[in-house]
Amino acid sequence: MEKKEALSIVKKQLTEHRYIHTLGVLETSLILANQYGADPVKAEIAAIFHDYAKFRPKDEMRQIVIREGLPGDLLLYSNEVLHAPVGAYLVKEECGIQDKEVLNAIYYHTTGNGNMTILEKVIFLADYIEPNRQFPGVDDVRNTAEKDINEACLMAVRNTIQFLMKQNQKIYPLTLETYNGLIEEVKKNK
Ligand code: DGI
Ligand code: FE
Ligand code: FE
Repeated sequence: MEKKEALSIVKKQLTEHRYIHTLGVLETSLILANQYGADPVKAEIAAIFHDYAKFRPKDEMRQIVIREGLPGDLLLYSNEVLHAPVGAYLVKEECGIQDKEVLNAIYYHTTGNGNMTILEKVIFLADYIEPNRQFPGVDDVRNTAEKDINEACLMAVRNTIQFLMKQNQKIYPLTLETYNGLIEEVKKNK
């Protein structure tokens, strides 16, 4: 799909603010893909569509999890974890995106997973550090992203876990697997 067409499809699904965020993820993911050797065409499509389901009604997302046999434990956590796996399903069904690597990068963009591909890391990290993001610690992650993508992803998931714990929220198991997997990878590369 052409970039222009993809952007016009996604724009209709998002608020102005979330669309600007998506443009930031697009820009950052292309820089990271180029630096760390991910496929830039796949990065572009995954970035554009990553938050496709962000504004779907919660009930619709929960129904899709049940109807399509997505992991049932998704329903036991914050509704925030739903838009990534449900988004991967919807962009396949509604937009004809078939590429499994792209769909996985969308599926795992919120939680990550224990053994991430370079494309999954690029989208996960770009979502966290794109230029419109502003929160404590983000500049440290941005600086680290220029040197070591694993270390930067580890900082991002660690911050997210700490943030969720401070808010007394549950941590989805995949988020913990991401943390554990990246700890291993960072150690191995030292
Ligand atoms: O969709 P974005 O806002 O661009 O970013 P995102 O897809 O990373 O979603 C961030 C939200 O997801 C934020 O409110 C924290 C929440 N979240 C991420 N991982 C987990 C989580 N919430 C729970 N309960 N458990 C998680 O593991
Ligand atoms: Fe998201
Ligand atoms: Fe996002």
